Amino acid sequence: MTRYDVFNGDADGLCARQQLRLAEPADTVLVTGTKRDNRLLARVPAQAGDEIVVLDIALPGNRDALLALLDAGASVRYVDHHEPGERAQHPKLQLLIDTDPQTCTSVLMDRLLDGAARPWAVVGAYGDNMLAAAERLADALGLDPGRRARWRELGECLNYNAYGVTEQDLIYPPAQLARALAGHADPDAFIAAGPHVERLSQIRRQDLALAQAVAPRHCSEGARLHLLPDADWARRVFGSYANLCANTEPERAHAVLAPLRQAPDGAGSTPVYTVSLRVPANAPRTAHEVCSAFGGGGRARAAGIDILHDVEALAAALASTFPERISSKQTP
Ligand SMILES: [Mn+2]
Repeated sequence: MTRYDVFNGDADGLCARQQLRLAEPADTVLVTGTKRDNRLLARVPAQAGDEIVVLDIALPGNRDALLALLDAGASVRYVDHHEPGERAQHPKLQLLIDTDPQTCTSVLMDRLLDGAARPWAVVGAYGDNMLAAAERLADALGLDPGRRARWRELGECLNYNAYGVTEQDLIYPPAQLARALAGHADPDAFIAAGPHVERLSQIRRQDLALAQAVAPRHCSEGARLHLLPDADWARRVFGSYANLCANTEPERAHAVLAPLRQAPDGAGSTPVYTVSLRVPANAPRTAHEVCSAFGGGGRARAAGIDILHDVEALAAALASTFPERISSKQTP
């Protein structure tokens, strides 16, 4: 019998898995990847009698693979907080999905385990930007401000590690981080053991500084396009940098572009880009609408395009959609 732990490689997935394996130690095969790499169940070669835990990956892209594994005779525990669409049902499936916007998989795991490894629920919630939930659990542990700040930084660093277009862009393969975390009940002990957190923190700061040094292109008074160079750091930072731009200049739309890695034999071929877009409150079109025209999508203020071929077409769309700055004072 083989056990598989299948989890998102971000802070929430790592910390949910960490809690589970502190409470229920087991020798498991790890199946994980970048934050955006969500179709993980298709990679699990499970057979009858195998046990699979699935954490923090959305059900819709995994439903077919899940049903195939269940039909093959594997049993599955599935814990997640993303919109599931139609829920799956099977005698060998235990499904806990809670889409409450104030929760994340690490918080759900804390609930399932009755707080058995709560420090890592705090780290996971901070890393998933669930600040209210993180503070509530930190209150329950009576954490002092210094520890809260340290664990928040830890969560943000674990989360940053999962950002990248492919696993080659990442600082650590998430499975390697999961193995480094193993056995550490106390997040401070993991930080002290080094070198992971210090390195992640340093590279995260360095990536942002590199992005800030790139001069933006002025598409119009209301829109900036930040074309990052072809580098691993650019593919890690483009989403975080888009958030930073939106916070610094909320009256403008910001598109941050990172070139996708070229195939080894792709020398001389035209570069393609991945895009993260942020738009002001009260914008005439949502970020989702702008990205949809290029095959992408997302939410009202924040959206993305996985593969962009035509930079000039995006620049033109930004210029015509956001000719002027939009005062954030109109926001209630
Ligand atoms: Mn999550």
